[in-house]
Amino acid sequence: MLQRRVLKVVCPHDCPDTCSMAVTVEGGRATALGGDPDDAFTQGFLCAKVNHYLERVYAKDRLLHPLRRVGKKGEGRFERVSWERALSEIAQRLKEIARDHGPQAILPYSYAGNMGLLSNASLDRRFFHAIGASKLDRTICASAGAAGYKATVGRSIGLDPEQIGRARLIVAWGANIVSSNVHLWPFVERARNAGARLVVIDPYRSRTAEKADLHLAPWPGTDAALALGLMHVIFRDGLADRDYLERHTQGHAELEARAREWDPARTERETGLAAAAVEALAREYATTRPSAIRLNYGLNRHAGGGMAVRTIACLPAVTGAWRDVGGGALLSTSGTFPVRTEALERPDLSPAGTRTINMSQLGRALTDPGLAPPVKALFVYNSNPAAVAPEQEQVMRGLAREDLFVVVHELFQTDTADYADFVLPATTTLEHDDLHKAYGHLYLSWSQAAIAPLGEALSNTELFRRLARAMGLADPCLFDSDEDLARQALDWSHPRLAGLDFDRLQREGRVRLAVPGEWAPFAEGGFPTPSGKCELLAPSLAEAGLDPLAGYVPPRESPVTNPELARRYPLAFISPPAHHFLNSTFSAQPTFVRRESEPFLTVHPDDAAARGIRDGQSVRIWNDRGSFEAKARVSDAARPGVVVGLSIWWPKMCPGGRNANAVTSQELTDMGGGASFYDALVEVAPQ
Ligand SMILES: Nc1nc2c(c(=O)[nH]1)N[C@H]1C(S)=C(S)[C@@H](COP(=O)(O)OP(=O)(O)OC[C@H]3O[C@@H](n4cnc5c(=O)[nH]c(N)nc54)[C@H](O)[C@@H]3O)O[C@H]1N2
Ligand SMILES: Nc1nc2c(c(=O)[nH]1)N[C@H]1C(S)=C(S)[C@@H](COP(=O)(O)OP(=O)(O)OC[C@H]3O[C@@H](n4cnc5c(=O)[nH]c(N)nc54)[C@H](O)[C@@H]3O)O[C@H]1N2
Ligand code: SF4
Ligand SMILES: [Mo]
Repeated sequence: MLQRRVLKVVCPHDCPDTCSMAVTVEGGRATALGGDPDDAFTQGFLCAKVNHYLERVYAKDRLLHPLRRVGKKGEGRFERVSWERALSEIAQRLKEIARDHGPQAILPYSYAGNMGLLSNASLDRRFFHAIGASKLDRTICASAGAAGYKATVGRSIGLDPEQIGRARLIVAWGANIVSSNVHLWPFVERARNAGARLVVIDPYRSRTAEKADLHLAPWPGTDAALALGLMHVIFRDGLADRDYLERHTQGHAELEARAREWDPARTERETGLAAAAVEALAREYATTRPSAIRLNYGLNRHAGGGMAVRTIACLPAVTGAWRDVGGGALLSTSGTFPVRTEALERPDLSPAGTRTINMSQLGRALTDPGLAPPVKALFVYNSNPAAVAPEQEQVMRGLAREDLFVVVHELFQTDTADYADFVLPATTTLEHDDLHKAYGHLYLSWSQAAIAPLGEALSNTELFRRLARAMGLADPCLFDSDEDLARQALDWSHPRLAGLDFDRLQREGRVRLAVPGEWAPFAEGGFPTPSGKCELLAPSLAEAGLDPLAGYVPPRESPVTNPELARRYPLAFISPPAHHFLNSTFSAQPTFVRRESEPFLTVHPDDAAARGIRDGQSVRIWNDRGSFEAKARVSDAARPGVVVGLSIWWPKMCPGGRNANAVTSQELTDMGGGASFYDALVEVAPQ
């Protein structure tokens, strides 16, 4: 009989749910995997993707050995080499580049392929800081929304998602809960069984919108105008919570004056939502308690994404919704965890004056002839920029540069890996230890390796330890063990970790932060802002040259703000996550490709008719930045004027070799330097 054990491992993917998984191991092989039945948030189930995680771990096409390029760039032809050889050649090239062009010619490129605190940002950061590489501003997902929320609330702390069952009104605002935050759904259902209503605000009839009591489909990027329209009615009709405003906010008179300009008629013109619908939602929101707004990042991928989140985050202060357990707003819980980022990443190792490159402008960074020094080495891990970065033509052109040295640490042969000089094999979460916080709940977890690394795969931390050795670096902090790092990662003396130490966490696996079971974080104010109040008016923004008062920043590309562009490209294009993919992770696995069928574009029947597009026909989607192909789905799930291409497909699996990011823009958001993926006008025609 083989020895059979069940271990708890944490899902490492970029998802608010950070699930606890129960993995059965027999004879050193994982044989079954499911949601941890003992965990209050995972509730015994996993999503449609990670249910099949063992297919990923044991996939035939998993990278198991270091590879060195033999073919042309992008061709994807490699030969197997030893780790020793790979590391010494990489170290050699990095040293030569640093000698010839300065160390800032080396650029790390990573995001959240693995969210574990150690795998995501620890020894990798220390290594690149220590060699003096350019720094990377990691803006591709959440930085606009995070900045907007921070300006209003002070920190990424919001209502406790486990209490959403108490809400009597839930507004999913730019949040597709059923696809991208599925473990919140049982709490939403609990609320609805007790009589709550679910309102979804989304230009697309997402899986969540399909299940809603009310779906409002605004023009993309106009959410802050809607929020101001709601405030207009709330103030006008005497529904604001004056006591809460007086005691716990800053700038309410100024905000009220601004909201006065946003009567329902103007709000309708800007958002495309009927004035009567704005009036009705405002009254329902202000008179239902508890009321919960689940914001997610969909609405922060626009020119005004920071302000959109900022202004929406003012609403629960205007109505006093923060007073109730289960009321308020939630963007991310990540700021609730006392992580010692600086101790993990050691920014002090980086030489003063080192430049920072914005990851959302990778195409420019790789092709800009004026950049001094030019980027000569790109070291990619936890990310697949050839698929996920905006303005793909330019990104691909950059990656194809003969003089660019590219290293990719990966589990699979992605499009990015096709351009690599060296491809290095990475472990799955089953094969290494890690520490996890979450951005959609309040549990801290320790994830214990369940099986040995497959082939010659190495974890991110072990890779950077070995690379530091190969480079001849000496600082002992570059060689800290995973356990050392885990002990350094948290402020164990913080009240939210009361009673917890590393040993207890390791023993128990999963521990809820020490906050009350029935938590309403801002019931009595106490916002972690400079003033201690909810900052409807935030003087700190004025210092950064921004409007200090919550307001509205319109989309960059829309018929209203850019009519000339809209004459050539009249349709707004958004590319939100597909249900069975996670960004570009899982997008090449047969099980999920079958379920998503093929790259498609949802087009409203009116827009299809105007272009002679039939359901099922191949179409081309283009603008000045590039073009890609998809199959048309003619359906009113897309709002008129908006086309939707669920993402992120691997470019090499798309007809024509380009995905949605062929048409997205590298322009940044108003706050946080974020990517503006959903702020893009296009035209569509039959092939
Ligand atoms: N299945 C699945 N789950 C995922 C992911 C995935 O790829 N697949 N990705 C993960 C990651 S990295 C993230 S950041 C989160 C993202 O998850 P969410 O934050 O939920 O963000 P999106 O899915 O980008 O957008 C959510 C909804 O916002 C809508 N939307 C787009 N533009 C606007 C707008 O201007 N206004 C409003 N009101 N709505 C708009 C989209 O149509 C979409 O239905 O999900 C995570 N979970
Ligand atoms: N058009 C469009 N583009 C988008 C978005 C969109 O909605 N529309 N969403 C944006 C958002 S929200 C995000 S967060 C980004 C996501 O962009 P990325 O963070 O690049 O996410 P993935 O595409 O999932 O790529 C992660 C890669 O990391 C690898 N990986 C996983 N674990 C490990 C590990 O332990 N070590 C190493 N070395 N590698 C590992 C995976 O195999 C995978 O290929 O994409 C953005 N791009
Ligand atoms: S991707 Fe999200 S929902 Fe799926 S298992 Fe991982 S954490 Fe849970
Ligand atoms: Mo993301």
